[in-house]
Amino acid sequence: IIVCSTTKPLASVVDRHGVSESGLSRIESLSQVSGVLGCQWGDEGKGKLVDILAKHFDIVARCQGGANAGHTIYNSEGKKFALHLVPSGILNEETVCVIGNGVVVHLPGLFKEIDGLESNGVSCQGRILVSDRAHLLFDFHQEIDGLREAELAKSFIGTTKRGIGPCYSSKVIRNGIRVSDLRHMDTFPQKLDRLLSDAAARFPGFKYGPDMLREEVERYKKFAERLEPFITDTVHFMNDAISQNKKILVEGGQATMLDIDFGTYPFVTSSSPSAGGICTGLGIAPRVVGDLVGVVKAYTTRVGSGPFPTEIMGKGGDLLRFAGQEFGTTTGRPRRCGWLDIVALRYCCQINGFASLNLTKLDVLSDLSEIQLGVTYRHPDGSILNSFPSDLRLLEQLKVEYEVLHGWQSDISSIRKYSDLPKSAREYVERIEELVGVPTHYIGIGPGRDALIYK
Ligand code: 2SA
Ligand code: GDP
Ligand code: MG
Repeated sequence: IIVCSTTKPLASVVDRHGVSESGLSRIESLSQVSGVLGCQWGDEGKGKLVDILAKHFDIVARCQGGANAGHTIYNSEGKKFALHLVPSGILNEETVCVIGNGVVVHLPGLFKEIDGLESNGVSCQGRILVSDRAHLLFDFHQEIDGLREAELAKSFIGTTKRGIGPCYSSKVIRNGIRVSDLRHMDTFPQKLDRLLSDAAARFPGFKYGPDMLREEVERYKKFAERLEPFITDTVHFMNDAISQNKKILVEGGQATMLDIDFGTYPFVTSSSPSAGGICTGLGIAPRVVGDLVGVVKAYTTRVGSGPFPTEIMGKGGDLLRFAGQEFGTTTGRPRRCGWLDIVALRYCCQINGFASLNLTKLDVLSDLSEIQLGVTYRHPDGSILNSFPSDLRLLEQLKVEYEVLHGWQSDISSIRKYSDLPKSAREYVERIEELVGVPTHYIGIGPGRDALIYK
């Protein structure tokens, strides 16, 4: 219930999601093509912001990744949805959802997700467009993902085993199969045979024979029929929408620190979850891309292996994990937890040029008497590193220096006005802004749609 002391009719003061007038003006000032991108190692809460913003955009588009993404959102009745391939705009019935050319699409997973949404009353008919240029991710890509991880033994990446790396490998090595190939079932078996034979030649553990090909072709004939109404030349669609002044929101999966180029390689995903991925993954020009909102958790989490300079080992990490319910949306894996890393965040802001930040899960820190901010990386030789290093060995050896701030030790989850936050909470937010030089326009204080403070 929102109580307001104004003579204006309620409907003009708060919208259906409980967004205040100041919130609405923040949202409405976002540019025609805007984006929501992760600033850390994923799971910052991008899905929640996209769901809230979607009501004010005509189109929500995914440009990279696949069903490795896990975006948890709650509708206005508090019903929970976990989305993987379907963009987080789907709960807003007027939004068209685009799965762009840069996404890798596992059709059985996509149909399962659509069926789940439909059975929960979310209509997907005519609202999901799948790029004809997107690459198909097959079950065998998932199998190979597992085999690859097993081969790596102790140096495994900790992938989601959703077949992402193998599918992008097929794409880059140029024997991938695209959505548009489903329209040519005469040549499809030959293409699939080549793909499966390559996999069998490379992985002795992968068993492939004529029965498998026959069964897979039959399955894909049915999928092709079901997918036909969704298949769209999304490059044309997006550019047409731009010329008609439609508002477009791009939803990033994963995050910059998992970017194939900018992340902690090789402990990264196989796509470009940072700003550049928007143009390559949707076929829109850089000059039309406007405001990007960086989503950053008030602390840091990471799933899978790889460097994590501000990680809190042991009990402290466990406390954050349970307070923040930090378990993978796709795999249920426990997430590693640590303090907010300002050096990594500054690097991420540099790469993406964010207009603003959404600081999420501030409520999770509410019980702490002290909160630490990782502000400096010190080289083993004593010098200060002035940028985020590419060298994994150095990332493991460097020492992080922290600033210690006071906690607020009170429940902030029902606060809706920035000025009502405890002084120490505001000091935390403002110190982050000062250190990274980007304003925080949105602050998450709970998982629900209404649990957002507009600053
Ligand atoms: P992959 O599967 O090849 O993309 O894995 C490579 C690395 O990328 C990380 N990655 C993720 N990290 C956090 N969240 C992700 N999505 C799910 C979620 C994860 C889950 O929302 O919770 O359920 O476990 C995601 N997707 C990829 C991955 O951990 C590897 O480090
Ligand atoms: P995404 O991959 O970036 O969309 O994030 P996930 O959905 O994987 O993980 C974020 C989790 O935090 C989800 O369970 C959200 O419901 C939850 N969440 C998002 N914002 C907040 C917040 O401000 N406070 C709390 N307590 N939970 C949040
Ligand atoms: Mg996630």
